[in-house]
Amino acid sequence: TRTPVNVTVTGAAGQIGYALLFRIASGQLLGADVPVRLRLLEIPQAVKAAEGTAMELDDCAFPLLSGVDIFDDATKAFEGANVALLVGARPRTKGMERGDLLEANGGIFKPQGEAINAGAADDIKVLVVGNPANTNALIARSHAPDVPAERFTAMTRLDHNRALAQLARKAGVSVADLRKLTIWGNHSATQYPDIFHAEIAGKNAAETVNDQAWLENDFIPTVAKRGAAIIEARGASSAASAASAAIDHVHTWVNGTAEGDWTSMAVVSDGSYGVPEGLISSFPVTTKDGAWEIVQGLEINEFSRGRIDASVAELAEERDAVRKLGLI
Ligand code: NAX
Repeated sequence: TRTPVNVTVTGAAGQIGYALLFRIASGQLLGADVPVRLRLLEIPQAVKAAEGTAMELDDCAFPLLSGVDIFDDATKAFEGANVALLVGARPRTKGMERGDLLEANGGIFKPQGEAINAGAADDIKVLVVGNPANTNALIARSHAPDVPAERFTAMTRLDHNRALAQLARKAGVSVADLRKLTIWGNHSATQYPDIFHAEIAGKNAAETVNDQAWLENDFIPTVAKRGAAIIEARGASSAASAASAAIDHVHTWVNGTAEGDWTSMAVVSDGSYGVPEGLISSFPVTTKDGAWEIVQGLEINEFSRGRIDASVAELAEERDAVRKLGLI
């Protein structure tokens, strides 16, 4: 039998955690033949709730789940971690300035980066979900100097999936007919969902749709503001869809993208497409054998250039702000 893969999940007692853990334990994160051991990290006040979730995990009798351990100490939670899903974060509350938000999250992601550096397994893969996800990933990464930078990623797969759904609806096709869609930049309202390289049943998506007004006034804002629309409708932020995207992100990273397709991941920039080196920005990426690569050589038209630059400028501002706060 295979040795279980250690999966550390932070914010395990939160709403995304609740939608995520059962899917991990059922084999959907890594594959139906891969046993997993869950290591849950919570703040002390939420440990009891995490214990309740662990009881329910027991009660599912998942054949692939070899155990659940609960911690309120990051150093212990990341010990031996092969995969780390950093979901727990400090949300923005009323009256909070952006600097306060970044500082509060620095207080979470700095020690978690240090703990990953100290004790995670050599093959550690990190996905940051907690917002501001790109910059939280940057903070964690900069406190894990011994871990290769490419192991720290942030989630834009939910934006990617939202864009697929909107495009499929517009074109009257199934999402299964779509390929090569890209989310560029920051996981924020400035993100840019790009259909100029996307394909609908093998044909260029932008040409097939041929509706610039829809693109600018409907598609892009709908995707970018979808989180707010969900809150408005549900009275709570996206949880099951966010968990599903986290599953997709790691599954694709580990198991590879399909031939002739790519996905969107926020990864450390090597300077591709004019994104300053070191920023954690969303790109079109392919994955193979557990490693990602930024898709090269795409022609970026003027419209896309402006949108990408605006989102990347926001990422650079966030980086400068956390640098000023001494968090990186
Ligand atoms: P919840 O508030 O339901 O849960 C967060 C959990 O994190 C809580 O149980 C809390 O106790 C825990 N936590 C806080 N600090 C912690 C720490 N230092 N160590 C371990 N656990 C800690 O939020 P939820 O709805 O689950 O969302 C979690 C995060 O995902 C938020 O930051 C949210 O903004 C972000 N999202 C990111 C998305 C993305 O696409 N990247 C989309 C969905 C979501 O909005």
